[in-house]
Amino acid sequence: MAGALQTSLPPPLPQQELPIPSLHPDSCCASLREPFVEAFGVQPQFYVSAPGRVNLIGEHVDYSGYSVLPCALELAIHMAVALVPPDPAGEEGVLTLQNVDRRFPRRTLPADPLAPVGGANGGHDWSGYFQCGYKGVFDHVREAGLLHKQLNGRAAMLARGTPGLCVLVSSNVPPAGGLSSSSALVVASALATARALGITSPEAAAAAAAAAAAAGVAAPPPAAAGTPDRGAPAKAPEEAAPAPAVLPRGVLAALAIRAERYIGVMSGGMDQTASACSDAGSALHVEFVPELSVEKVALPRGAAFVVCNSLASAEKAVSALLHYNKRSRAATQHTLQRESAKALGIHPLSPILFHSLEVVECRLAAVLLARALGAPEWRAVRTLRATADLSEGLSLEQLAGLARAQLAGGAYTVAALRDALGFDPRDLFGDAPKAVDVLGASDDFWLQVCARRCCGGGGGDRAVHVFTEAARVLQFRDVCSASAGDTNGDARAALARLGELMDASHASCRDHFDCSCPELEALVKAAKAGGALGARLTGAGWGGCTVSVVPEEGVEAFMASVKREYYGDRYTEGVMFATKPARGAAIYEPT
Ligand code: NG1
Ligand code: MG
Repeated sequence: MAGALQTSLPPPLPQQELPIPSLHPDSCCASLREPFVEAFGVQPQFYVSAPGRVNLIGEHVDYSGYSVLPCALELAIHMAVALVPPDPAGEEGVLTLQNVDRRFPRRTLPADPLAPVGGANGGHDWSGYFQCGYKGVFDHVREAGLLHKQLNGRAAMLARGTPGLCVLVSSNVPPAGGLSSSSALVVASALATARALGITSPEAAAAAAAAAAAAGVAAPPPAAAGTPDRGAPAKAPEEAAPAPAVLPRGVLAALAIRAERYIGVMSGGMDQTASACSDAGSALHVEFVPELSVEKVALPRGAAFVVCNSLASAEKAVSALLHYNKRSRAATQHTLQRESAKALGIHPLSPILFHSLEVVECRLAAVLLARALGAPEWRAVRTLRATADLSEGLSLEQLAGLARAQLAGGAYTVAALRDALGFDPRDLFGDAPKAVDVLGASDDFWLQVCARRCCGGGGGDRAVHVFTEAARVLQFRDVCSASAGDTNGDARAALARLGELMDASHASCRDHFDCSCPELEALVKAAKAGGALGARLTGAGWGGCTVSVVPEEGVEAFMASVKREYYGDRYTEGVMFATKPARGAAIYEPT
């Protein structure tokens, strides 16, 4: 893969194009038209949608370089968008964001790709996620070397951002439910920004070319945006309009993965890829190494996947609070977190502080393990996957054994880490300055994190989880492939096997990764009692949702039982639903 993309973005997926734009009259998008006119006094010019996801298996392994198996939900973020023409007085454009859900207040931001995310709010606002997608597209345009000509002469936009945008957002993905509302918002805003810049889907470009041909105008073939390996596009005739730039959906996923990191979370890539690249009817096996790639996975006949919300918030900022508060040593630990945060001058509930811990722990485990393997390149390792690659063919099972043997010793302090590594552990986080700030600036903070979970025992546990979970993902995929075309009886055996793998995944998340919570435990128990063949937490954990595999014919009885056993009076519409794999992000052009 050549070009500027290589160093900065995972390479685009071959053949992954945006779905055909079409506006279904009953779709949620169409229902945004009237409220949009009410909010902004103009008609929306286009719509985008991006789904949430449920992860079937493969938790907390994506940022270690291992594959995952999510599927897109029918629940999605929808946006209606209009471009506001540049102000004749030459004023800067603004992004006016309104959310149908009034818990998220209207925001006005500069239409400037260089504006910091979250502005004065430091990113802790829903509009920060919109900004991520917005900035991500400009990063991509710059790095992919897109020609102004390909962007229909919108050179000014490239220099100064888009003109103003009015955006109305609606979502039926529950926020903080572990179903990836945040990544869906980033993917949707990236798609909206791309469309506003004139970057279009391959199908829309083809339709425009066909229309131009019918009208007797020579139209050039579309130029792929960010797919330099596809060969140079045919030279357009001089008199023809510039070729529209198209955005393959693998590129959309890749740019959204990186863009969400503007929030300060060292995010993996599962959520954005599921939202951007899914096809209706199939789950998705997503690999990150050697490059981002996806493979459709047909689920066995008769399988239903039921999502249940534990009603405990999984918001990253709040999750750690739950996480700590529900444990006996919680109070002290949380006070320490708070003190450390204060000392560092950051908000004590900063998502940076919490979500990054797991990433940091896995990275430390990776380096210490690579060192234990005696690999000469151990210092350069950043992920457990990279450690595995240095291990000369150890199986995932053997790697888990190695982690148990090598990393289960006593706790490491920062000083002990420095001794073990021979350098400052902060040097391992040069690509994540926020993690360095947060995790490296205080010895106390570092100590208490490590003493509790990291490196000593905890580090081993993290690595054991990652290696065993990576193996479970591959087994899950293989069971699904082997079950294609199965008769009902055989498919039932496949479902039972998927259930076992999901149960084992949950146990490992709880016991090794420490990312369950009492609500999730109670819900998993209720799910199993209600007839689930397997049930597990889904998403980051510490609250949010579970996913259960249930035979189709048992769904009704399952739901009735979980309603009784877990929810009782707290049951409301939408807290539990059976889901079918849905399509990924799309642009909708009004007709
Ligand atoms: P949530 O917090 O459920 O959106 C996070 C990460 C995923 C993955 C899971 C755990 C982001 C945006 N998402 O998901 O990439 O690591 O935790 O499997 O960081
Ligand atoms: Mg999220």
